[in-house]
Amino acid sequence: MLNIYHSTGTRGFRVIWVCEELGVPYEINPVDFSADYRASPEWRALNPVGKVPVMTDGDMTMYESCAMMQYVLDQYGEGRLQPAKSDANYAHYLQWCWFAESTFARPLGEITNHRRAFQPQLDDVVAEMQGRGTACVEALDAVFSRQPYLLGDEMCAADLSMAYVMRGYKKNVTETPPANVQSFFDRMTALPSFARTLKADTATAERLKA
Ligand SMILES: N[C@@H](CCC(=O)N[C@@H](CS)C(=O)NCC(=O)O)C(=O)O
Repeated sequence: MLNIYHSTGTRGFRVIWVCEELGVPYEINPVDFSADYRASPEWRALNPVGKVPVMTDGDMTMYESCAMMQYVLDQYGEGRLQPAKSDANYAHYLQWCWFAESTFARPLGEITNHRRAFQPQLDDVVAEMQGRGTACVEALDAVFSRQPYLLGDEMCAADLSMAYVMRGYKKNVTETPPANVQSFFDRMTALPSFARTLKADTATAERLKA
């Protein structure tokens, strides 16, 4: 059984969403997101750099949310939500999976980190990161002006991952992204699997309080 160590609103969301969309069973282990807990030897034993999420599957323990997504697809996806390696779309599938985390989520994460922990006088950092996030959204808008999903007419796991990051963009930059990106976001968040993921995500914080 997959066990996802997750804190509400954080990157485990994209892993939970892939499981929900595929119908793969999983359990959530709520994680106290405080800096103190993430610095504790108990948490560092699971994630040596003190970040969230972590996932286990039997004896296997891993971190990095997009790698987790890919693991779930490869082990349990039976070919769904990703093109075959022989498919002409495969290279772009990889491109969008990586873009979602390493290019798009990165400046947004810096805004969150900056607001939480850094000096308020460094507000120009926030402005710079908002600009970087917006450049990503503009690139996405051009894609979604031509097609409904990143790879064309068929949805893949990168769409789920990107829509998760869009939530961070809307929170940290603007609630009104360009029209084609907003339509994509509306399409993705209308999925029944999104509602189930949001419910599981919200319940994670409630379980910690209980
Ligand atoms: N690339 C990593 C990033 C993990 C990450 O930055 N997680 C955030 C929560 S979404 C975190 O733990 N932040 C705490 C910090 O950086 O201090 C992944 O995708 O799992």
